[in-house]
Amino acid sequence: MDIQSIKRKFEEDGYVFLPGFLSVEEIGELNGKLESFIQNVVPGLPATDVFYEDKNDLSTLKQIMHISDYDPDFAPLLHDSKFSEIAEVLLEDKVVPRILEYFNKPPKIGKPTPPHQDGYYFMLKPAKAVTMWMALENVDEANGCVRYVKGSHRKGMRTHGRTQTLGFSQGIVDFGLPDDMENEIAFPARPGDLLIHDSLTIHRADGNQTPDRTRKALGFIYFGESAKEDVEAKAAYQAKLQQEMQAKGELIGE
Ligand SMILES: O=C(O)CCC(=O)C(=O)O
Repeated sequence: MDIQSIKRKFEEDGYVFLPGFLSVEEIGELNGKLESFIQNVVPGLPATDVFYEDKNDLSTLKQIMHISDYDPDFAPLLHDSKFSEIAEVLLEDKVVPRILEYFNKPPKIGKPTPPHQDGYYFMLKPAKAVTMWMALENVDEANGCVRYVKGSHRKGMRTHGRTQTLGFSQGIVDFGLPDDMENEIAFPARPGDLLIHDSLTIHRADGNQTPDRTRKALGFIYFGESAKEDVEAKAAYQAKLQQEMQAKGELIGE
């Protein structure tokens, strides 16, 4: 797809699917680097940046935040890359690369991703940001592929409330309206396929119901340079969230 068609599709639907964005070889190399990162770097990371489905079982790793801050080897993927180039076109702005993160849903216990809009977490005015989600292995309905509500980016921000899902603390409280159900589309993906969504696009994923498959992906977040972050509101929100997590003993090492 040429860049103008990508942009048109993104604006119309609130997301765009780019199969084979990275080659099988590139994904193989990336998976190797991630494995070594998980083995060597992750054990030393702060509990606020690494989440497990079961904090007493390291094989249940589900999310790693800020990967490129901890290993400069990953920075070129997020900064000045073919990912950031597309983000600039879609946002019609220079971009601020924010986060490279890792998502997994371990077999059997990988929980659903609650329906949400990323813009609710970002707290930007205007809500000018994109998220990219790239499959690192085969992903389908059984191990919890991403699902988008087509056109939802044009219908404003929905009400979010606290969820019980570590790493996705906020979810849409009234998700499941007829408009959500009629327009939801599942996106099975192969390694190297890329999904890009607007910060107002509603999305979610089921849990991993398979007995033996993981569900690994990378997430890239870009803010438009002209969007202003509500820094105080965000700091207050994060402090509150951390307090809640500590109180519930969700953070590893406690
Ligand atoms: O990996 C998932 O299940 C969801 C990821 C997500 O919500 C996102 O990339 O914005």
